[in-house]
Amino acid sequence: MSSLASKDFRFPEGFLWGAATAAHQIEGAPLADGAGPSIWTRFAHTPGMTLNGDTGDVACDHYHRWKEDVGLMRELGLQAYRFSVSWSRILPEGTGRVNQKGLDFYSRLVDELLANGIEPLLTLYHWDMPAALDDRGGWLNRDCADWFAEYGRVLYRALDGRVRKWVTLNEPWVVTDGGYLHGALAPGHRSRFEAPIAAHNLMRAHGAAVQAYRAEGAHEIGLVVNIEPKYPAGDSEADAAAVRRAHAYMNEQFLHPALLGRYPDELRDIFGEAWPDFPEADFGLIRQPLDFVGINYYTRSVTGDGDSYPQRTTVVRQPLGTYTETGWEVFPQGLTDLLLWFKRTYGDLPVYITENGAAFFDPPVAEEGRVRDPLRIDYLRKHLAAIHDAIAAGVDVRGYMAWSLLDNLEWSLGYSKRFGIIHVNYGTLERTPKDSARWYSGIIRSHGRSL
Ligand code: LGS
Repeated sequence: MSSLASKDFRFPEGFLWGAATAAHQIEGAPLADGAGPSIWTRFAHTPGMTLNGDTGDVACDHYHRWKEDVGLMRELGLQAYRFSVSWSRILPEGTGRVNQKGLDFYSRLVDELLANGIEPLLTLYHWDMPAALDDRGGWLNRDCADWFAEYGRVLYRALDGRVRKWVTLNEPWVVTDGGYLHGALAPGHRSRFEAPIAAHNLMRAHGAAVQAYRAEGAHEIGLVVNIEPKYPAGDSEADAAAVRRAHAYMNEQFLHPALLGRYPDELRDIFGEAWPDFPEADFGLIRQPLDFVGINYYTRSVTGDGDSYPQRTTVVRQPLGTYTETGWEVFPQGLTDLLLWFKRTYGDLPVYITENGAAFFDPPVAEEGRVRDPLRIDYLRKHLAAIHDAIAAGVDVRGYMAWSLLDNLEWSLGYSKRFGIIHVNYGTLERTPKDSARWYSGIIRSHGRSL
């Protein structure tokens, strides 16, 4: 049972309240000031790859409106802001030459955040690899670990004095499943053979970037994964086996090597002949001590026999369930369950919820400047209560970042899905805080007591 009825919410002292975005989804001006193209700029400009041909050429124009956006964060009372850096703004060719103007953009943003009392949480990689590196094989090239560590080093040296929380990768599962297995995301490959190689190299890159951080940085670094707890559709042994496969593929494929130094056994069966024998020495690189893990949570899936992971996944629709506009079931209890599973499996590592939120068809901005989005408020509220339950059960959750600060470009789904607590008019680029933003602001002010 959710503890919403108990009405006595106490979040730990220092629990950090914030919101999150990612470079490609909000910045626009992808080639400004000497930046190189990323795989997402290239992918979105390839006909047929995104809904309505939507690109990130303008997005929320945050590249020019960053100051206004930090002002909005301050008005809402956000204590933290999670954003990502676009690698090809910093290193237009992916390695080698540093583009000072790209670095300056993020340096100014960080200064502005700090001047407004907002803690930056910087993600190095939120899916926009420099196109020049994809031309060299992207995540399939083992050299990517060196490329990524080099990129990390440039940022650590420039910003570690001011940025205290770093993230290597955002959701490596989505990068490989969407980018290399199913092809719905950049770089758009469809190969059962490539997916595990890309996944493994992403983790080697993660390890190399953490190693580089230990040499250069003085604060905290972690990894962000998406976790989707799996529940069986029925009580057959076959359903239970399907759940184990799904869970190993989606939830353990990255955390196991990062934290335990091995892959879950199921992966070999799942990938069959496509599963390579990885050099044992790689696991020494991949398994680096982390300061925290970031977890992105949106939904669960109910799954059963008939699944043939990773190619096909069965998600059984719940007749009494509530669904968001992206078709994902609203299931707050899943967040409590996964946090308890995380602690049981990986121990007492600090956790941040680095993304959580929902897309709904919001009504247009009303005359008095309001956007009424009660469903989003309900979603956020129930998930915060679910986090509170996990904290009460002993999980060390240190903060919460709502996805997202702004309505933005939802990758291949273009601008069709609005996740923001702030509405963006894509014609005028005007920002309007939705009711959920005002509500969240109150929650922050009461440190969660008013939940
Ligand atoms: O905008 C992305 C959000 C939206 O929903 C963000 O860039 C990503 O980091 C993250 O993947 N995001 C996201 N994920 C939800 C995935 C749920 C998939 C459920 C599929 C069930 C059928």
